[in-house]
Amino acid sequence: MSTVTNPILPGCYPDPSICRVGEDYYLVTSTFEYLPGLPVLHSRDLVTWETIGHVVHRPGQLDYTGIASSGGLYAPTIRHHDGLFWVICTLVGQPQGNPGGNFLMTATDPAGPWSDPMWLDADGIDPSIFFDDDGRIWVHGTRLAREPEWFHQTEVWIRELDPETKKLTGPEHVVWSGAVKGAVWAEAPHLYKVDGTYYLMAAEAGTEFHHAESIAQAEVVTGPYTGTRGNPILTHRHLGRQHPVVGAGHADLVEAADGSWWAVLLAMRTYGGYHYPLGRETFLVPVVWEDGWPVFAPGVGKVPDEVEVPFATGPARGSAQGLASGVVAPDDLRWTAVRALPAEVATPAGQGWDLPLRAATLDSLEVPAFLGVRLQHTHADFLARVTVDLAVGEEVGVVVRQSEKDHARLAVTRGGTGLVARAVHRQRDEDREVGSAPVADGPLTLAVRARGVDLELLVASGDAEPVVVGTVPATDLDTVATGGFLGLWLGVYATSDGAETSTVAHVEVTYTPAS
Ligand code: 6LW
Repeated sequence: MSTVTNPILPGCYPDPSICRVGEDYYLVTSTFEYLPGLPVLHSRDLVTWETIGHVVHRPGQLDYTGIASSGGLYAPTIRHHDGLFWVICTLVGQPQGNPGGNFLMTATDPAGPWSDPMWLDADGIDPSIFFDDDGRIWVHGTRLAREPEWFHQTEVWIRELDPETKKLTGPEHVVWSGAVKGAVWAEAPHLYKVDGTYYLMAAEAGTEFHHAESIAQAEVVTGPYTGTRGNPILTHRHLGRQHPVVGAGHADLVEAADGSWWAVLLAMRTYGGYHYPLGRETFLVPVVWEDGWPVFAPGVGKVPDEVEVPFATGPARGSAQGLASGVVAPDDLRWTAVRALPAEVATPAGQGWDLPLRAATLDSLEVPAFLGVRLQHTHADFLARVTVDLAVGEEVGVVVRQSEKDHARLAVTRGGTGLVARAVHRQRDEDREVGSAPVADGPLTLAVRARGVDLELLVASGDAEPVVVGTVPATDLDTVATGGFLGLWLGVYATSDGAETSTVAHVEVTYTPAS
């Protein structure tokens, strides 16, 4: 038996969905404007997870042109059926070109390659897919109610999928709009069949403080569905904003190989007051069935800090990434870029990357020269060793990124008298300098030192000890402050600020959890 400390996936791993094949578990989470999209994580014990690939991993597989932050890929569902892995998801916010929408992708190997998108004639978000015993396939999702009785009322719809054409067919059934009267945002619906009864589980009240999980059952897959009197079956809203874990919801159920039941779901760890810079993380919750209904965290009634997993025999540790420390080599699957794949903006070079400067800056909706990884710890060191010969007006730096409009960056530019390092807080689309320091020419060390809410931005040249140029509060960059759906990313970037350039920066990065 192993005991794992929640979250099992620290850092921005929201909207988890899980499936089991034999004794192997596979899990996917949302990635919005970052690519590669939809990480596929594998475990044999629900305790230790390893990213084995991504569903959206090829140039041109999806069109991310102009996708703004917190747009892009929302809430995937992963299932396995008849030797094939299926992921269904939504591409949101494509202002021109491909309108986005709901799509299916399939693969025989969950590590990939995955297929091109098979677009579905369905609007809304949070699609899911259910394979019934009779061979029929049911797609379901959520959308704003066609005839709302209250603001932000949503409705869960179900419609059959033709297995040959992969197109929706037959009538649509609207089956749910939340358990609590006046519930907003009934979403993340998932269908299950347990002992012959159909269950529809869905989140409601929105992915923030009031988030909750509810469930209903029916004799026929298309309903009508009747909610349990125990709804919501899980919420942290009654614990108040002082509780260290808030916003639990967006759950998916899985029956383990030993017959035990588990839920993965998102929640947020607060620090610096009611703030969660790490974003919505994936947690594990034990489930039992009583009187034909699931009970989350029996006897506890909330997301446990630690979970005992009887069939886990390995070391009690969470996400492999969560404990990874040291060099983030180019082949590390944590690397992401914005609206493009890392290999489209940089070239692996030894233990680092060659990162050509791009005209796009971090505040644009184009593709910046940016490579980043999730902030997965409240205390961590992100350190980039950079070799570059900047021309006047060119910039290289490290950044704590929330979006185009909100970030904290340590920017090194070449002015008339040499290199200058500036600590800049971009807040609601406005830059504010919070510190500056001259920098000697030579190999640079640019760093972000996360110490709880304090994000320290440091610089050094040559072998000198990095010095703090400025500090930005993480509580100004989380979604409580900025809106949106993302946790913070730590990245390195390089820009010519609109000018033509042939300058290339060589960057080598380490990520080290700190105490
Ligand atoms: C996701 C939905 C949600 O599709 O946030 O508010 C969206 N809840 O379940 C993005 O994570």
